[in-house]
Amino acid sequence: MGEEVKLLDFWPSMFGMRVKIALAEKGVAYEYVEQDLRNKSPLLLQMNPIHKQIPVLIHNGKPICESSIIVEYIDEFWKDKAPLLPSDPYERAQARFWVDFIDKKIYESAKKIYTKKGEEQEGGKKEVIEILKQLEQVLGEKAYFGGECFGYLDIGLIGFSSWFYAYETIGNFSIEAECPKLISWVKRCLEKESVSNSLPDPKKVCESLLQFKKRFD
Ligand SMILES: N[C@@H](CCC(=O)N[C@@H](CS)C(=O)NCC(=O)O)C(=O)O
Repeated sequence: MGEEVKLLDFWPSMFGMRVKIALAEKGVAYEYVEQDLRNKSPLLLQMNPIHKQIPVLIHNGKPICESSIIVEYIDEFWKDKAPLLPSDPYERAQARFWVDFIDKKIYESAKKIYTKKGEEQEGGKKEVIEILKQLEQVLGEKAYFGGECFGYLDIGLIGFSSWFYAYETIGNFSIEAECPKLISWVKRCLEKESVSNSLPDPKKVCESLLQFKKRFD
């Protein structure tokens, strides 16, 4: 039976990128429905009445919300191709722990770079570097967070890299100088079509963030 798959998303969202990459890894065809977050559609409000946020995956009419939960769902439903979560329960718990760490930490710290000034902005930069250095240690000498294979934790983090150029431009610092191994990992991930086709142009993200920043200037 053909599956009806729809993704409600907003193009610069690193959370939406996770879902696009997971669907691409599994080779799932879907309809992409861009959302205007300043004027939320009745469909988005109906499909995610609790958080009213994108991304939402609608599979055969049923909504699944929260990007990491969606990626796990995709992995479980389309289980025959490109496994994303580790098969070992301990490894799986570790991958989930670090995705949860990413969710709790990066966005809020990075936001200070483009919404704050002076000491608060400096604090945001320091926090982002500290978080990325912690993740760089988790990566160690591996090709991907998943080891030899690209997987769940890679998907959890890679979307943020399309915002790095904006963080660096606005904050006037270099992530590569601080975290060279992590940036090599970004480049390695971008060699995969599932990633390069799912991430936006970092310059476009930067332009959009500069527009957004004007509200705080
Ligand atoms: N924890 C959520 C975060 C999703 C999220 O923050 N979505 C943002 C866009 S990046 C959104 O929909 N914002 C609109 C709003 O909160 O009103 C996930 O992982 O899916």
